[in-house]
Amino acid sequence: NATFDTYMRYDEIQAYLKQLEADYPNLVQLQSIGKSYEGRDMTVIRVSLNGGQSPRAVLVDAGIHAREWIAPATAVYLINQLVEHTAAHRNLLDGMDWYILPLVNPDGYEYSQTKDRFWRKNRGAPRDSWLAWFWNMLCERGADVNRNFGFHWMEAGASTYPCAETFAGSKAFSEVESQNLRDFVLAQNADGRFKMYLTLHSYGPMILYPYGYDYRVTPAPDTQELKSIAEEANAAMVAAGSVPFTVENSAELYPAAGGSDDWAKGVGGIAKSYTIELHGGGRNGFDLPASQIWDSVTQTFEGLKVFGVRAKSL
Ligand code: 0X9
Ligand code: ZN
Repeated sequence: NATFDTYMRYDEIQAYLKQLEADYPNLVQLQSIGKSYEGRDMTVIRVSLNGGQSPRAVLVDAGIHAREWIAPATAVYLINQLVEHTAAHRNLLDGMDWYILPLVNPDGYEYSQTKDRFWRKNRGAPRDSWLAWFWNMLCERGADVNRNFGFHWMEAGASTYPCAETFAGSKAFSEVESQNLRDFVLAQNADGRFKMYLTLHSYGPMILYPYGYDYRVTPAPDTQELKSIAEEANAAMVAAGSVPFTVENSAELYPAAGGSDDWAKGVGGIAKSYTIELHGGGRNGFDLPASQIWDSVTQTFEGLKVFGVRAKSL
């Protein structure tokens, strides 16, 4: 079962998804889009009333950054609502399929659960340079998966220093987690069926729209529409009791290239692409106390519903 009074571990999330597939075979299908470096499945759950044949689809992912635990919890709550409370949310499923990947970076997530609460990156492959021994002495392996996507890679806000929190990887798509997500989008969205991409992070609250790869990027032609959708989602979350989310261009927060959001819009063909920075809390902002999961996921869900409804008319 899904729990929202503690943060679920990778195995618990996997077990929940498998249980849903067994209990709701006509509504749910699981697909492993590949394995993480340490061999964990990256499982996408598809929620569809008609076996994935709807003219539109939305992609939601979470946990690209290991320590941002409220993000996978929010994705699991979304899954819970769409699958176990379908009748109440039929309008979200009518004519539209949902593809949800609650843990883009399962290795990092588990490492943040067991070894280092504030770990951000993935758990990378062994270093292959002749300096490997040197880097291995200095820091743990891993790259920032949200700096590794191949769109304006390494142009701003990222690092070639392997110990940096924002280490972009040795080249664009050097990391298996970003490769798997890329290949999934390219395969599934060849026909442009994916209308929206929501990537869940923490902490905000903020809703960021593309592009974020540099300062002074020419605004995307659909900037007004990107904003208006986000503002409407924000209003719904505020009405549900949330603190307001700041809606802004992601480069206004800070320019950072290689993000999955920019890639999804610029290359993946998903025009409405958002990074949602969920509620912060705890000592460090990333360690929102488990007692606050429920309020956060239920309030955020009101915003996700708005995104879903708007995606239906794109
Ligand atoms: O820095 C990031 O990757 C995101 N913030 S976080 O605190 N969750 O690490 C913001 C990403 C915004 N998108 C782009 N700059 N492309
Ligand atoms: Zn993040």
